[in-house]
Amino acid sequence: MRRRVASALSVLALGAAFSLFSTPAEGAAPAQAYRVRGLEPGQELLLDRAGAVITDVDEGAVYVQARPDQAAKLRKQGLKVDDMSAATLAATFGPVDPGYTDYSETKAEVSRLVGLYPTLASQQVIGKSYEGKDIVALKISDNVGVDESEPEMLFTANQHAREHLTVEMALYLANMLLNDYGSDPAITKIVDNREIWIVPMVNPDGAQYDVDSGDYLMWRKNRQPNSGSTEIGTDLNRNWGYKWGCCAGSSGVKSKDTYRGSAAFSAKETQVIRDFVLSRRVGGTQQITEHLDIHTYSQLVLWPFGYTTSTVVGPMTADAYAALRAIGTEMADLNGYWPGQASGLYIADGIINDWMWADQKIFSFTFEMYPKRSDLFEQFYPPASVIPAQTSRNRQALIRLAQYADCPYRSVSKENTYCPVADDYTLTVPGATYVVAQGGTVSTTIAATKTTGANQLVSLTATGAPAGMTPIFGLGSIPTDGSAQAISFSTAATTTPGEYTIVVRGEGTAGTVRTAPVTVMVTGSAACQGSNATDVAIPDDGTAVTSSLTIAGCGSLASPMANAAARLEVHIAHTNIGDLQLRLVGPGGAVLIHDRDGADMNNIDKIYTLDLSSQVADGTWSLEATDLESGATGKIDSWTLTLK
Ligand code: 0X9
Ligand code: CA
Ligand code: CA
Ligand code: ZN
Repeated sequence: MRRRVASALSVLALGAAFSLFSTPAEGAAPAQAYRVRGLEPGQELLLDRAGAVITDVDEGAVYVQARPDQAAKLRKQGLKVDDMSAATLAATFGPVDPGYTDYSETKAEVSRLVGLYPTLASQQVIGKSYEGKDIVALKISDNVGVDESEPEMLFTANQHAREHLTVEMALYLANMLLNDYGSDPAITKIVDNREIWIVPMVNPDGAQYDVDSGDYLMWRKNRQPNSGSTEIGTDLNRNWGYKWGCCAGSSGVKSKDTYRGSAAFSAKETQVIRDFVLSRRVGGTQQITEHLDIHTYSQLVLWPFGYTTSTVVGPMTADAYAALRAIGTEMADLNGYWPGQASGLYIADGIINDWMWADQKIFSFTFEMYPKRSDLFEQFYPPASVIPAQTSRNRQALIRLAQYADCPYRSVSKENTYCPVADDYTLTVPGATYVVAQGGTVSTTIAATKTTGANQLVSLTATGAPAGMTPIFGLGSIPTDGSAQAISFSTAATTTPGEYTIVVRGEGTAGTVRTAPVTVMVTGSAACQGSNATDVAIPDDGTAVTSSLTIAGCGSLASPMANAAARLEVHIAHTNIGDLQLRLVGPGGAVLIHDRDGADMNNIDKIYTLDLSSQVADGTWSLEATDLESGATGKIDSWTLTLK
């Protein structure tokens, strides 16, 4: 129950925002916001008795509304109570950092790029904000003046006013595509074969309002008045028209930061983006295949749905979900964020990703950028000095996303089903897990089978094999006649044991590229592997707990180990992995595995590839878990360590 309070309210810093500016109950004596720290589990009663009203729980702190005399009472009881009144905070957040790009500078930057690269970039005002500011879309493609038949992508940033770093992300993307065109082959290919739309500032009224006074105001919503109320603004990311207001994932109260608006698409800005997206249909076919909505903060990659924790439901098919998860996870591997379905964080309804998929079948993601955790006053307002590192870290993830835009289903090897071409074939390996001992070879067959058009000769390559494993094709090129051809995987004695997905890629003489995944399990010496499946409870806000195993007789490995690549499979059940730190402690020292990643999400089921070059193999190995904040518990379920 306690956890439910935390999970319902401690939503990123959105949670903190509730506490900072929520209004005291009608008729109450002047109450204001305080942050309370040092509460032991169960001590919430103290708050109750003092008459303080909890508005949020976040990062081990509880946020309350209380009168100054009530706050004094709490201080007497030994709690740390900080004044969080709007006046105090205005002084703390501000002044506005001039290193960020504001509304007029954003327009200037877009114009500069269009002026510099007239054949690659164009801009259009796709609509006006409530206050009449321009909502600008930058288009980037070769032959930019022509609407070519190329897969289109949409990037949106700054739905939430105070998330200024997202504008920098959008402008980084634009600069990356334009500045590196012609010199970086991956970028050149993307610009030549995609039409990319970037809307760097979806909510210019809110963004400008947040900085206008010279001090940051922690503003989230747009600036559209609400009838019958003095409270301003709608949360644009609760105003989209799929499952709008369905599921307690938004507020009907106009003063709230997650106010969903009077109706779906009641906000001017969501209408503008919606109408732009609808305008990208040609002959009934939506041209935009992928969309990324950029937010701060928590360092996450999220995919639909946000309104429900169900995965495959309504218009979401199993294949589409698998592709969203595959692409999202690949991006997270590249940028170091944590991947997950949006609702894993908390339920939110009326979000942009849900509409994009449900209404337009656009593969839609959210990035939550830096910082990972709320360092309270830095949460939305880190210094501009972080911009270069925190935008460029997404370079490879953005490139990967763009590479999938012609057929997102390629991420799960389903191109032939969903993206058939005139000359097409399937590439198949009999589905199974192929088991091979280290140093051995395992064989199977591969077949290319024409499904339509011309016969082709298909040349084969493979990716995803671990060090020491070599895929061997009986024939370098195979015909599309369906005949079974030999394929084998030879491993070295040093290949790290584990289960690998090797993707075999075929390129036909007509240019058709198709892939087939092969699961290969490499087994090693039992002496170099250990498992522990005994549950170990992880206490809330407590000390480190460990689960141990012993490796013995794994060769006489002096430090450094002969082969440093180890595989660590971890299964942890936990209600808030953003509270957790995990270390692998070996005979030669400790390695940090998980450092409060994943915000408010649940559970870790992950395979880590570790460099253990400073380690020795034989001895006791422990997985050490520490829950660093109050409000969440769990257990080490099982883990397996494989060396060599
Ligand atoms: O709440 C939001 O709109 C996003 N987070 S933020 O802190 N930037 O406001 C997250 C939206 C993702 N969807 C769900 N969590 N369901
Ligand atoms: Ca083009
Ligand atoms: Ca087009
Ligand atoms: Zn946001």
